Amino acid sequence: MTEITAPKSPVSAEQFADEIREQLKYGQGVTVEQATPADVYVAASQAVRRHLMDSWMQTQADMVNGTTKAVGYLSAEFLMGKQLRNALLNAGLTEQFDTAVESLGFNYQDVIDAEHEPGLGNGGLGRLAACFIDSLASLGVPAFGYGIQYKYGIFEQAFDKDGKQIEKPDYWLTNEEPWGHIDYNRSQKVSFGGEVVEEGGKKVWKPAWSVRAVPVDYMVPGYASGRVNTLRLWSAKSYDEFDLLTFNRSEYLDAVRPQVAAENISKILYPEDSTPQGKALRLEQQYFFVAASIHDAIRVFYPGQENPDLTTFPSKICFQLNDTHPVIGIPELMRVLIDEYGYDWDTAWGITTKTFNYTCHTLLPEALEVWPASLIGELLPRHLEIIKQINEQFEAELTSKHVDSDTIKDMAIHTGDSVRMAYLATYGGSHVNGVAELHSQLLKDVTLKNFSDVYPDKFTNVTNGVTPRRFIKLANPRLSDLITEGLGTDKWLSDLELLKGLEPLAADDEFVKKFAAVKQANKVDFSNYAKREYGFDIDPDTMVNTMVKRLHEYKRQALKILALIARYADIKNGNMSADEVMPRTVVFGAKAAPGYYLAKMTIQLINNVARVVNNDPDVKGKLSVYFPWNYNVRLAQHLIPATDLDEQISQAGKEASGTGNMKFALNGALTVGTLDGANVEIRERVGAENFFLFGMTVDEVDALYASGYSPAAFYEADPRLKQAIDMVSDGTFSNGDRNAFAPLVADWLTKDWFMTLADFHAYTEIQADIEALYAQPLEWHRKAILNVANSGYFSSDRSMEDYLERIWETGPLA
Ligand code: 26W
Repeated sequence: MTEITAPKSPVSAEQFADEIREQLKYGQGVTVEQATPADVYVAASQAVRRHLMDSWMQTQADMVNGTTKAVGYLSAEFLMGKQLRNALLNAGLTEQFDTAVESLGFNYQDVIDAEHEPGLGNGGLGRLAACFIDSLASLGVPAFGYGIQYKYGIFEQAFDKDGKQIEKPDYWLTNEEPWGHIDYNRSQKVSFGGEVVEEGGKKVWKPAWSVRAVPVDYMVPGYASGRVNTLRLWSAKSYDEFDLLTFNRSEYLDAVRPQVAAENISKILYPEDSTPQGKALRLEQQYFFVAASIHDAIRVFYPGQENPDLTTFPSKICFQLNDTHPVIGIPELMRVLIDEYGYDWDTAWGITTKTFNYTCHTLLPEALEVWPASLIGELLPRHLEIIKQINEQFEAELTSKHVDSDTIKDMAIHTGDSVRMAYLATYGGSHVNGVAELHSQLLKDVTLKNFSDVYPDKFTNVTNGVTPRRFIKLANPRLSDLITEGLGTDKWLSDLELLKGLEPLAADDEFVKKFAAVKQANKVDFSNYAKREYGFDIDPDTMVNTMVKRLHEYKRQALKILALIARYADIKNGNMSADEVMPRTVVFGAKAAPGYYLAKMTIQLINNVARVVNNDPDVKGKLSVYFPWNYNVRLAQHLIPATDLDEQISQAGKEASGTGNMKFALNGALTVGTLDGANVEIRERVGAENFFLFGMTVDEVDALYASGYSPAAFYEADPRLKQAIDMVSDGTFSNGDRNAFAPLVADWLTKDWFMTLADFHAYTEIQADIEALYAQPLEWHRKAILNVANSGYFSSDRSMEDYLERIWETGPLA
């Protein structure tokens, strides 16, 4: 008898249909007959929210009245994905919804499709934040996600006729958005600019202008925890909305200028995911949401208290800094404690350092934010003073620890003309962690070595994870049912390490065949979805080989496309006989930061290779390439369950962790990858024999850098590589235009900073192993089952348990 523990609301489908009908009437003034799928989407969403409201309010009350420390997850990005299905799952209303909507005469998929995905993030960092708050709620831990309610999220990507990326604004709020509750009565005032004056021996900041931070609250329902936490996203509004006098002087634009200036702060997400642009508006955004969040936390945990005892603040809430983006929060809390509540420096510093912890998500030096001191001085003059004082205290502390002066200089938070936010976070917080074992080691050995030498106890690791609710249960219901059948319980959804119980079933051919059937059905589903949404003709009987992530040179989409061109040439030139070729469909998904020239050219190249290969009868049925535009959480949920082979081929030592790698392994795909980020831990846990490893290790990469890397030498030495690159430069993929990709080829042959050419041979070599195994479906799927069985560790619930134990020292509400 299979044990089912999934939450199930006692409400019947009929009752739920009535609630939707009532919401349509009293909430939206339409009858069922008049309603559109979008109306029903809003009504059903409101109806679900009503079922979650009691738990939401109870969780809030227990958090404030209890003694359990809460977690405040400060993040400039939350890539939440579509909400309705997730809320239905956690409210135990899925079946009732499907039946109710059908009974009202609607196709429930049309209602689901009416939701516009909230894209308030760029990629890994933003999605991780979303997985983490889902897990905190599912573990029953009191928590706030604090961020920004961008009016425009990550741009919508399209491709023009030449295969170039074009960016369109993400109008995600054009239609009624039922999940966000705008709470004007709990807004906060956030100020900027001005000067600092001495008054009565005290520093007083006299800001020049202020904006109103209005919270938009989203429910974060837990799975089977009965708890609902809050995601509080701040929206910027102007206090003096409208200057009537100016308007009456028909200077209409001037009349609304203050409003526009204020609202600009939360207008749009910066689409960079590695190289900060250092724009003033970006710093305004960061200070805006962090300052509002700190004041909000004091309001929440010290309700109605004029002079709260803030020495208890670190026992009420601890803040996690999601990369360097919220680090201005450290001088902000110091300012609030000293200037607004009159604490002395040392007391304030004690409170602040106990309150904050910092997670670093990158290894790229250029991704660590460094703000010009002049910009901070202009926008936040009091904060610059405090940062300078923190730096003086820091240098004195280092001196007292006998650190030599050069090292002290290298470790400076304030260098005179700039402020290094990663250093401020490391000194100003209690803990610093990387997001995978290799990453955390490299942070200690390289990126933050000096700090690790002086403060070794601050450094720890918490390997990333993903939520199994969205990325297995919602994305892959067939596999979920098979897992529950195989384990005899669905408890794995809140205890993912239970997947280990599938291991023996990998030896059971009947189970393996069922598993293979699930994968095949998912591939057919994706083929139909891709046809409907993109007009693609994907053959589900080929190997589906996927590479989806942001476009970045260190992730090496170039390696994939060059190997693909080499394969194309092999088939064309008959180097490979027809039966030798394992039919493969390669699917890319990737957005490039709008200003990232080489990344955008790589996208153009991939699209043109796809155009040529897919229209070449010589390779028809053997090789095809598809690049669905606008890769987002929705597309990921459709593509990951349908994938046989996942690409994690970044240069060793560059990908902090990766989380896509975890999602694919958990959905029964095999991985071809390097020893980078969390690939190392995935391979360790699923077994080296169940992972296609290739390429240089971090040490080999460092050695090659040290010995002087000449990409041209690899080009000359490897005829297949040479041919592939020559086909890119000779116009094969650009209608004969030999200059189309010249900058890309020039970079490959002269710089190739991430050693794509050096790892090409090893990467093409491993393909034979991959295809040899794929030719034995039973063995392939056996290994895929062993990947699923041994990937339970990569649940974001486990990541949260690590943070709770090692960093936050708190736990579930009683
Ligand atoms: C200021 C510009 C900027 C914006 C975002 C710089 C850096 C970022 C993020 C840190 C980039 C990011 O998303 N990093 C990814 O974080 C994931 C979650 O930890 C990791 O799995 C990925 O390896 C890492 O690239």
